[in-house]
Amino acid sequence: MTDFNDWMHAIQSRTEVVLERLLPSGQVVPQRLHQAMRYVVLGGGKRVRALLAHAAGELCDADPARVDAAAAAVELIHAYSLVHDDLPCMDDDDLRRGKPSCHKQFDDATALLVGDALQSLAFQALAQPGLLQDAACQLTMSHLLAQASGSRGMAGGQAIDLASVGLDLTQMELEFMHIHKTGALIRAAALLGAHCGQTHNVSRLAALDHYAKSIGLAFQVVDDILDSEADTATLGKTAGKDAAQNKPTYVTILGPERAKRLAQELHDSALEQLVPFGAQALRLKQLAAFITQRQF
Ligand code: GRG
Repeated sequence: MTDFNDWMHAIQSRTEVVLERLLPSGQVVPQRLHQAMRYVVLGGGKRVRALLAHAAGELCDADPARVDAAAAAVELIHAYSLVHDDLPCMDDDDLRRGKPSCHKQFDDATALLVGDALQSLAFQALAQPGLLQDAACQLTMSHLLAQASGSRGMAGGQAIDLASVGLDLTQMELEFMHIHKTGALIRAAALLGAHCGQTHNVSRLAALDHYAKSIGLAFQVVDDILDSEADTATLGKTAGKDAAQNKPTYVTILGPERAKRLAQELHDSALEQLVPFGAQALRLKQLAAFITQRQF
């Protein structure tokens, strides 16, 4: 996996550079808002969604310079969701990416505005003139990201999550929530990367989408396992929150062993989708393993 680690670090570094350039300087008015935006976006996170966008871009012969914008846009939406999720009116968490969450470091109103501004910046990045030669394809990408992050995607999943506290969900209901809350953006990351490329074959995109759906769910199952088994220092966010908040999770519904088996099954099912792609899917394959085996 050395080769994968090198690739991962290279994508993480270039994503950091792109994000750094997209974000307004902390010296620009309103300084406090810009400083808070930079505080939450830069220097943290695994950048799983950027990695997925680039891996899918490789699958479709995309120019990595174009994928950069898509990868950054998804990471900005993700960062906004974490900032809002940590607010007292939502998950109420003081720790994120190993440091005080945005509203703790700044204040609630700033955190709200940071989320709003990051969301706008994401679409600004994606809509930049000339990002793709095919303007219609570029428009499709904005549409895709808007759908994935809106009320029928991530925001909707968050609403279901908030309404589920204390309820006994079935596995199907839990899956429905996660397909929206975390899965929609993960799928969008892969599809956006692919749209930056040359090959928009419908069956290839469908297979990629299926892969991303499975890997998005695997990501969440692993997240639930880590929340119940890992410690706060390793995770960089408060461990054991789901149980403390009486939230249904894959661990509470299935138990730890069945949850681990499910993560492996989802990983295997994701890999099946990649078979027709052969060696060009190497990074997607390695990413599936990384997501399933991650320890933080
Ligand atoms: C507030 C509209 C709105 C949505 C929030 C995604 C989300 C919806 C909330 C995050 C809550 C959470 C901890 C979900 C579990 C899965 C998840 C998204 C974990 C954090 O993602 P990572 O592990 O984070 O990719 P890093 O820090 O590595 O980027």
